[in-house]
Amino acid sequence: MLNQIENKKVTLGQVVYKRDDQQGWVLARVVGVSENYVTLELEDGQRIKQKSSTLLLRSEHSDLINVSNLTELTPINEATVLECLHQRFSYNQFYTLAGSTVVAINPFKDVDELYTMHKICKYYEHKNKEELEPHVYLVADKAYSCMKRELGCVNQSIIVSGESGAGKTVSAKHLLRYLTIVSTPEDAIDLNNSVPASVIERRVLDSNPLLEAFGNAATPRNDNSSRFGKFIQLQFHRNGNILGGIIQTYLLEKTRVVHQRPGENNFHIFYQLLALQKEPQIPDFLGPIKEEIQASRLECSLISKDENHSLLTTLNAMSEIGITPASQVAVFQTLLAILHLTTLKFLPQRDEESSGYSEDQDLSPAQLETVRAKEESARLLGVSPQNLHYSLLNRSIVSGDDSKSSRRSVFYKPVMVAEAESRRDCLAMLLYSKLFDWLVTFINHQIKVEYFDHNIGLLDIYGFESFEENSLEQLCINYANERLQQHYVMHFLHDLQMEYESEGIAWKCVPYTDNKLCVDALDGSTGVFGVLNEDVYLNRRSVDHQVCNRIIEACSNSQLVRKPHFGTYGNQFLITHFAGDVLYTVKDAVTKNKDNIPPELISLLHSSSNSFVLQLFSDYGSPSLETKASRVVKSHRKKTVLSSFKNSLDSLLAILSQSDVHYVRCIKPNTMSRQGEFDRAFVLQQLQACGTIQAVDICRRGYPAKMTYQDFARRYQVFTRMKDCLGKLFSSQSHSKTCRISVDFNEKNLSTFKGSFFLIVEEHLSKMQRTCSVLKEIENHQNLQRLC
Ligand code: AD9
Ligand code: MG
Repeated sequence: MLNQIENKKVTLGQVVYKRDDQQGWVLARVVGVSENYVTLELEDGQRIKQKSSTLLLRSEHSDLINVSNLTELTPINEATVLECLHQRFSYNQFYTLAGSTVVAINPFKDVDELYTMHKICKYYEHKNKEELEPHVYLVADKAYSCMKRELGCVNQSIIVSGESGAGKTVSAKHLLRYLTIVSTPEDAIDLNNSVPASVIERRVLDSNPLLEAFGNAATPRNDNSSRFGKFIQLQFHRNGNILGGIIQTYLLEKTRVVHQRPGENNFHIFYQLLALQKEPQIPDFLGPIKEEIQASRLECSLISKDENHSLLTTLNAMSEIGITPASQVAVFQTLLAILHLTTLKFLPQRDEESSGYSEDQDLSPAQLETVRAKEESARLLGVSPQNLHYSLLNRSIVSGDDSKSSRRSVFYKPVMVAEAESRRDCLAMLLYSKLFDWLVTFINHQIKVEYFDHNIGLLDIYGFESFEENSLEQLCINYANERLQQHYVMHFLHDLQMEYESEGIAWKCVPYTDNKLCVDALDGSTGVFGVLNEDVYLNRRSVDHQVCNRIIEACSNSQLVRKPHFGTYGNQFLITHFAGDVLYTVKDAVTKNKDNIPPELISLLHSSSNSFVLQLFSDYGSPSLETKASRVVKSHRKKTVLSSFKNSLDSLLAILSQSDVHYVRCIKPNTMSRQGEFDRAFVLQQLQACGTIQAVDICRRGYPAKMTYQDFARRYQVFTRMKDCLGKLFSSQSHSKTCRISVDFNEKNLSTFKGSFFLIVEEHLSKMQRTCSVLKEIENHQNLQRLC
């Protein structure tokens, strides 16, 4: 633990921090010191004995509200960081810097005054950004100015992280708005106009509500929870003007279309679709859809907290981004068809002889109970009702060797209720995920450009989740968060310290928690993914408790994956993630991981007379050839959901590691999403999990600047001629960061000149918002002089 107190340092009467389950850390007065223990008096007068090593020093600052960068804290430890964030939160200071990272605490209330055009201009135009209050705009501004400076790695990325409901999506929206506004080609920013100036800026911003309508849903943790990961790369000309953008999405949680846990919702767009029938302000071309919904007597019960969840915003964004009226109608028709599909019900076939149900109903073929919904969905999808009926209730079996024999025969076998239901769900999920893909492709088509110089990537993924029941979806979401945390640990906590060491800088390593073990236990070849994938590859008939046992066995070397102590039904396993323990169930995990699409369903959709539906499935081969469709599906079989997801994250991390990365750490102040409430223990848990305190310590003790000799000399040689003035400047500086650097230089017996030189450089670097690590090379004065 950082800043543990040594026994000899504790003095009578001293006020220190003591760990507390409810409050994180609380203040206590030392009233007794013995060889092994100190006696503490708590606020309520209670006296307790504690080892001094469990205590932390309190902050030396009398006024923590004004500590806008946690690196300014003395000392830096869990308690002082927590106290500082708490005090600032109480005074509506929701942003605080942690070195160069912005810690953003979710206010859970409207703070529109923080995001006005005037604020954007202020952050953009202000010469010395260090004088400004911390804000997400600072991160955006830094990324933008780093990109514009043609030094080193010019592509930039901003990773917005935090658990579900912490405020990632809202922060990402503010970052996006800032970046698009300041980079719009028009020279002047119109302060009195909140409507974006250029078409491209409007389109990029409109992609947000559109993707949220289709990809977000209410969960117990967040009413507007992202159910997909999003990485938008804004494309820029070298002069800094925005040219376009490209969006990459990650694993949409499509199971939500057919199944929502108690207290959860379907995707917002379905509620918006239903709200269409009551909304008076919709465009004329959507009139027929409105009538269609009213006439269709849909039998689904979608109850939303906010029925009209920004329907008009979605419609406006659709038009703004260029989706034609005909396509908008087609989109809503497809959504309506999906809703009808989800209402289809099946029963076991009646036994004809006894005119009752068969004795063993589980073995009876299924029959469809809801004829009207079938006909409605078939009509909307442009397929024949008979064909839809047959495809849902029959499975094809191909005899003969698919690859060698030209005389293959295809038989159809009636399926039972469970399989009919899973075929229905599969069709609904397939249609929805294809619709989502279509939307992303369309948006990209409208916003991306072929030629650009640099980009800034903005990553907003689903946050860490732990529900009562967690399945493959949570496994993927939490795995993505583990990978990002690993990136942070490697990039920020590990590499930086290694770099100091390799450059021979005297550096006392800051210990940190590495989550590599958890990542390996998840995606290693013998880890959780390995077991779940193996069942798919071997086409095993999976029995839940056996799969569970295999997972626990495979990860027996890792303490992080294990059998839970209680409440287990033999199909659950527990993983200790960096952000907490999560109990997973393997129920349906293999089926979900397989994501098998029956070829009959593809053939069905290929037979559609609806050009929009055909367009959605155009990448599934020729419409009429069933054999081709089934072949394509088969070739997809070896790719499991987990393996594809891992691959897509690998590519994402490769992009991130080739760019300068900036971080926004979002913190949820309480579990109930209440404004004004700061749950100290809950906040502390998030700070501990993501390594914020260690990062602050490294930033404080580390070197803030790094450049090559050549770049340094090129940029700063002018100062070498000002040699005489520098000494004076050096002695008059009191800024803590520069002071620390100069102390470092003095310690190494460097001349005043060099210290001052550094100081000016440092000042300049910070003006240019260059986050950096080491300026070790400057220590070699001779080398520098040679270059200058
Ligand atoms: V999830 O991982 O997608 O489930 P996020 O994205 O971290 O989650 P989100 O940005 O959606 O959370 O924020 C949750 C809610 O907090 C929002 O709907 C707002 O009501 C609230 N919020 C978040 N940030 C702000 C803010 N800067 N100002 C005001 C905010 N409210
Ligand atoms: Mg989100």
